Amino acid sequence: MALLDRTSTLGPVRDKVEAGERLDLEDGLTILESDDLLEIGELADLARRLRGGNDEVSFVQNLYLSQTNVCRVKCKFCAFAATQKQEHAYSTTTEELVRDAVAQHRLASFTEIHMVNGENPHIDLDFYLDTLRALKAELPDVHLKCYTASEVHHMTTLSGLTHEEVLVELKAAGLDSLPGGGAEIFADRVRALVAPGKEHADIWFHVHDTAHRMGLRSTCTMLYGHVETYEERIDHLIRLREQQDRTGGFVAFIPLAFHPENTVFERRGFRHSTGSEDLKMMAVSRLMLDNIPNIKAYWIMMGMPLSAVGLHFGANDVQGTVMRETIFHAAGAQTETEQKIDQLVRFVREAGRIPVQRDSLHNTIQVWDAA
Ligand code: V47
Repeated sequence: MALLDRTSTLGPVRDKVEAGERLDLEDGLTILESDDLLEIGELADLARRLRGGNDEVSFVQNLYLSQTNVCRVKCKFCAFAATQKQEHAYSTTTEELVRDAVAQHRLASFTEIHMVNGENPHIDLDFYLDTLRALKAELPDVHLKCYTASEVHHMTTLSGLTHEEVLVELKAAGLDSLPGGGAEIFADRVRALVAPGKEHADIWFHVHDTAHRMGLRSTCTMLYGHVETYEERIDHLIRLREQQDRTGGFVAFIPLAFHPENTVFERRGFRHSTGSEDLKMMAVSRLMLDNIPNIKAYWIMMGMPLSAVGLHFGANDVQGTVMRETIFHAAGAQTETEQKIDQLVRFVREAGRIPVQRDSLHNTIQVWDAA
C-alpha cells in the first residue's frame, strides 16, 4: 500500500529549533494553526532537550492560601472574587490564617505557601505586612510566594507608595517571590473586554521588572481560551520573553486554560478549551519562551491524565501538591485539590520521567531514582 506524502507546515520551524534560532510571531502562528499535534509535541520536547533539559520532572510541596476573596475588580473570567456584601465574601485575620497554616504544616511539612487574593479595598498595606511577618515568624523555613503583580499594584494605590517601595516593605516582612497571576492577556483589546478594571499590562511588567531588579524571582502566566486571537497569545509570549531578556527573573511559565463555569462567559456559551488546544499551548510556550527554564503542566487546570501528556509537549514541572486550590475550583475545575507526594512520584514515573521534589526556586531537594 502506498503511503500518502504528508506536507508539514512545521518544516521551517523545525529547522530553526534544530539550529537553536529564536522563533518569531509567524512561527508561533504556524504552530498554533497546525493540526499536526504529535509533531508539535515532538518539536517542543526537542527544543526542551536541546536547551539542556533532561528526563527530570519537578514539583514542590506547597499549600495554597487566600486571605480574602473580596475584590474591587470585576474581571469577567473570574468566579472567585466577591464584593464585601456577598454571602460568600471572606477576609481572614492574620491570626486565623497563621494558625491554620501552622496546623497544616504539622500535617504535611510543605516548603512553600502560595497566596493569591482579591484586591480588597477595605484593608491596607499593614494587613499584608503583618501577615507576612507572622507567617515568617512561625514558619521561617517556608518560602512565601505571595501576591500577584495586580495585588502589589493595588497596594501602591492603597498606600500611596511606589512599586519599589511596596516591594521593599513586603520583602523586609518576609516575601520571597511573586506568583504569576494578573497577566491574563497583555493585548489592550483583550484586557478591555475581559478585565476592564484591571491595571494596564505595562504596570504588570513594571512590578515584575522592579521585583527582579531587587533580587526577587517570580513566575509568569497567560490566561487563554476566551476572546483572544492566536496573534494575541503569541504576542503575550513574546512580551514575556523580552522581559526575561531584560531581567532574567522569571523562574517558570504556566499557561492557564480558561474555566468558564460561574463566570459571565458561561452564560454566553463559552466552553472549556479542548485537550489538543491545551497541549498546543504547552508546546508553543516551550518553543517561544527559549529563555524561561521551566514550563509547568498545571494539573489543577488540566487534570492529571492530560498533564502527563503535557510532559511530552515541552513541560518539565507539574507545580506541586497544591493543598486547597480555590480559584480554578470556583470556576468549575473538576480536578482534585491536592496530590500527595507519593501520588506525584507515581504519576511522573508513569509518564516515563524522573520525579524530583524541588524548592520554590527550582533547586533540587530530592530525586526519586527508578522504582
Ligand atoms: O490572574 C482566574 C487565573 C490567576 C480563572 O505563579 C483563571 O505558579 C482560568 O496567580 N479560569 C490567579 N484561570 C492565580 C495565579 C496563579 C495560578 C496558578 C499558578 C500560579 C503561579 C499563579 O488565575 C488570574 C487568572 O489568570 N484565573 N480565574 C478562570 N476562571
